[in-house]
Amino acid sequence: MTQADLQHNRLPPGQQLAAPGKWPTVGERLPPPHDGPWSVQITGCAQSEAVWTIDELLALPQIRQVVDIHCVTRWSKLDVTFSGVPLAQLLDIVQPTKQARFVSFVAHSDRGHSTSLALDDAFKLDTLIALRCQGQPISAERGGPVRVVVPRRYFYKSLKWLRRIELLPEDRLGFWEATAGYHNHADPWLEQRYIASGQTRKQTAALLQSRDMAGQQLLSLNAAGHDLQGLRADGAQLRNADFCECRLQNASFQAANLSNAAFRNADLRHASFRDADVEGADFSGADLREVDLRGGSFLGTTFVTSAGTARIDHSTRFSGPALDQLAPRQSTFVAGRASLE
Ligand SMILES: Nc1nc2c(c(=O)[nH]1)N[C@H]1C(S)=C(S)[C@@H](COP(=O)(O)O)O[C@H]1N2
Ligand SMILES: [Mo]
Repeated sequence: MTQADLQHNRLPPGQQLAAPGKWPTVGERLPPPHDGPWSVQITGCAQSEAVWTIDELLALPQIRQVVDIHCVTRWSKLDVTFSGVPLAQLLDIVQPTKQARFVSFVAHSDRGHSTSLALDDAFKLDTLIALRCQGQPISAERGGPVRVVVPRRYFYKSLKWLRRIELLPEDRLGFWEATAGYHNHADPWLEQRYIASGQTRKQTAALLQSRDMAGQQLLSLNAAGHDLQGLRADGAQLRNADFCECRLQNASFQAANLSNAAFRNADLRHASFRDADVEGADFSGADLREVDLRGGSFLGTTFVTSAGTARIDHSTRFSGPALDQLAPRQSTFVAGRASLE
């Protein structure tokens, strides 16, 4: 199979392969310290409760699964081997009651990180309670000693540092789903990345008129085609925003969160993206001359596609090390043109 076939058949829409051997860490980096041996507990709507130590989990029959990882910030990594105990096997032991319709996975985490699935989906997707990755115990950075692996969903459903599995009659949105607008169903083949924007059309129109969105929470803003020269958007939360074809000369997006934002064919000359998060953002066809992109984060960011090429030259400023976060084709494109500091 050629690289093109591989990408065609196995990469969901809008994803690109991470550089070979690269596996970014996303979200929390490490769990807080814990006392005593690690354990995983099942509570909620079940005939019985149960708790297992890591050794007890390892003593159960293990299965091996080869999984394609698809992060919502648009990088994918194919053929990662996990092994562990199928969730179904643990549930078989506690016997969920009829009331159990959702399952929430709760991490050992300072911010009480969690994520959830419909119980039917959890079975259908062959959810794995994983103890090993690529033949080794899972490292703490990767979610060890035990993490959830949910194949065929964006990787935010694959919780690191699993402590509790709760069976619930109603859904309880997880951390990203509740705070960042991540889609609760998370199917990468349907591109279920984000829920729809919370703004009415009237609110959006007023906002675009004012050209001031600094510090605001504006998930999935639709600004496509507008004249927004001099826009002030420092510190704004603009995940999944659509700025395609916009005039954005001199706009300021410092420290803004623009993950997955679309800037296709936008005129961004003299704009500042200092310290902004542009993970998964699309700049193909945009004019990036005199643009400052230093200090940003760039996992899965796109500058060149078959549909368009960003205009980048020596006046476009990047921090050199950040280019490592880009997929190979993107970093080669940028490195050959931009000024790296
Ligand atoms: N406890 C916990 N689990 C988590 C997260 C997190 O922040 N905390 N981030 C999720 C997201 S968004 C992704 S893409 C994957 C990243 O896993 P990795 O760091 O091993 O690549 O973990 C998921 N599980
Ligand atoms: Mo993610």
